Amino acid sequence: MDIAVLGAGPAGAHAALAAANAGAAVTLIDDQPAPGGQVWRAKSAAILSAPATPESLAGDALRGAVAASPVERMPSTRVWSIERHDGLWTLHLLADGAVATLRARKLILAAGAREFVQPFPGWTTPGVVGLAGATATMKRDQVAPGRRVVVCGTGPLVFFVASEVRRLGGEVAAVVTANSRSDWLAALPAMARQPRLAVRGARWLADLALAGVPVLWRHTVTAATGRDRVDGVVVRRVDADHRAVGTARHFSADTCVIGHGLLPNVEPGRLAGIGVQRDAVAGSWCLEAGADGSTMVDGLFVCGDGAAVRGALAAPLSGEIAGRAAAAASGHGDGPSDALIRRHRRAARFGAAMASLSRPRPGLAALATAETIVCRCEGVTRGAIEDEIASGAGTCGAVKSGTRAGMGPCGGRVCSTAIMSIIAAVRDVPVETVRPPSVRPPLTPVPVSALASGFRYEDLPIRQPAPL
Ligand SMILES: Cc1cc2nc3c(=O)[nH]c(=O)nc-3n(C[C@H](O)[C@@H](O)[C@H](O)COP(=O)(O)OP(=O)(O)OC[C@H]3O[C@@H](n4cnc5c(N)ncnc54)[C@H](O)[C@@H]3O)c2cc1C
Repeated sequence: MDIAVLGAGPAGAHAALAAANAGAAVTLIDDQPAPGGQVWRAKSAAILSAPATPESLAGDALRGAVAASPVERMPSTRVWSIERHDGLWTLHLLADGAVATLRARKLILAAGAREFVQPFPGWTTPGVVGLAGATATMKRDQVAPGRRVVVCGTGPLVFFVASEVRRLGGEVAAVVTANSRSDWLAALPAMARQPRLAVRGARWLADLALAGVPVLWRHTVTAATGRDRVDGVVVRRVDADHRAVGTARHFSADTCVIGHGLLPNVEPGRLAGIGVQRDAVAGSWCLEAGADGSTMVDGLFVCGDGAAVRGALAAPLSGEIAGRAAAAASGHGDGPSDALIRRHRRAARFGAAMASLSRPRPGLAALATAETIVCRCEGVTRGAIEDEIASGAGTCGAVKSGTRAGMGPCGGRVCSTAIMSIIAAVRDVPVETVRPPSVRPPLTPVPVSALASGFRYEDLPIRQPAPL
């Protein structure tokens, strides 16, 4: 195998296609059943007749191209560890409840992004749904996340989700965004260079205005109310740092869809040996990589939102660049052209403008009170984390050892950004000086039964007892 690609979203699938077109033997691995990733997620088989959307059409085209290519596909397969031995990458895989390995000379990582939800009072109540997560269920199942929904967050996704909730028959009680109108004005030059996307965004806003949906600029949801199920949300005005400052307003709703930006899935890259650096635009940690996706680690390439969040327009181009570069490093083709790299740069400028709208600002962290659960796997509150920091813990690792925050099945992927901001707040240091937690395999939980599947008790080397 010349090249293995982790992730079949727009970036990984285009990387695989570009490398295969250059003549390399490529395997494309993804934990979802079909290529498309987050943005071009395939509809579930039960609703294939549902009306097409720009995302579903783009996804269908991508899935068709992959199916018609010589790329070997490993769908519904999760990569849980990565090692390098004797110049070959070994990927540890989990599929159908069994583990397996795959070896390749080059590896392209296109693991995409996950969303960040800042913990706030009531955020673990059923009925609170991630903003990006809501797009996933709406695309796959064509079902609105609730009947009466408050949509809260930053960046363009908040308007897309509100408009989709309405399209699927839900009522939007309010759109609440911490961005101000002037944040959006600052993004106008980048948007003017992508008129098709700008027009789409304007349509979402027009749809909400025509339906009389209140849009609260520079506001955030500060609490979800309800005991066993969300029955409403509390909304307050925020300052330029996104710290809640205004008086509380209550909206009744059965669902609160909320998100505070995207974080690159840097863990596979870190496990493979790539360093991280601060992405000042998106306010997150990203992977260190060159313009062609090459990294400091020989034979390892990265692309798409998993390297740095630059959005769905840039992801396919970033993938094509990394695919061509990896193929050229394997002796196939000439690598990415300067024109392709320039096209990607233009698309990434738009993505950067959108990512910057969603950058978590320092005041956001204050939404969690001492009683708010921060690590939901282990039920650890902000107060417990603050006590641990006050008694000397200055890193995510030390907080984890003392409180178990980040030790649950999510491996800290959900809570580590909030924990880093609590460390920064308690120690009064900039959040960018607090490093993310170290990464160890498994990247995602692996059932012991899968690890032991090839194990036979008869093979245990048990010595015969000595004759008495
Ligand atoms: C939940 C969610 C919803 C989003 N919805 C939108 C949207 O509606 N519109 C928009 O413009 N942007 C959306 N985005 C942003 C999105 O990330 C796009 O910018 C785009 O999908 C990025 O493409 P990508 O190929 O880099 O990553 P992705 O599309 O995220 O693809 C990465 C792929 O890698 C797979 N993967 C990751 N880790 C592993 C592993 N260990 N083993 C196997 N497979 C793995 C994932 O399942 C996924 O299929 C969303 C992001 C998220 C997190």
